[in-house]
Amino acid sequence: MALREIVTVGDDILRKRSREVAVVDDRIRMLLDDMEDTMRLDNRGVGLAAVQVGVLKRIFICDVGDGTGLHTFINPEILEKKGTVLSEEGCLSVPGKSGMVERPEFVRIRALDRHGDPFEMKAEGYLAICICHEYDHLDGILFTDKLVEENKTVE
Ligand code: GNR
Ligand code: NI
Repeated sequence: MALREIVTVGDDILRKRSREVAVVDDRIRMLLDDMEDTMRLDNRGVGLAAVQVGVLKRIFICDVGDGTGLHTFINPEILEKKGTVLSEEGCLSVPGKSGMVERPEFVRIRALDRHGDPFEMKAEGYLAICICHEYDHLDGILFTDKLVEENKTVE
């Protein structure tokens, strides 16, 4: 088990585009295990993207506590989005802030799992929100970029 340090705003790695994973090997699986430990034990988040531990790879994990457990996404593609919900978000990389963001209420996503095998899943509710929040990290986007108007002046 290993905890990794969470990168926070001010470090411009958070603004970079993460790169595709070429091969899902033991090194990637070790990174995934460290990300899970970091998310669960240290920081108690519901999701974490690799860039948040300083690794610019298109990888994220989510566990929103809905009983479906940990979901791992490598080289994810969002295939479909439906509906709109308002979501109150925070981010481990933006300590001390929260705010309302518009998200889809449903997503369909394709990715590779920790064995490098492709899968497709549908998600709604909090899991869909978390997937979109994490997916944004892969493109250097933070929830603070998307705050709905009335919250922009708060902080
Ligand atoms: O812990 C987190 N909570 C959260 C709440 C609402 C929507 C998204 C999230 S993800 C966040 C952890 C994090 O920063 N992941 O990138
Ligand atoms: Ni985040």
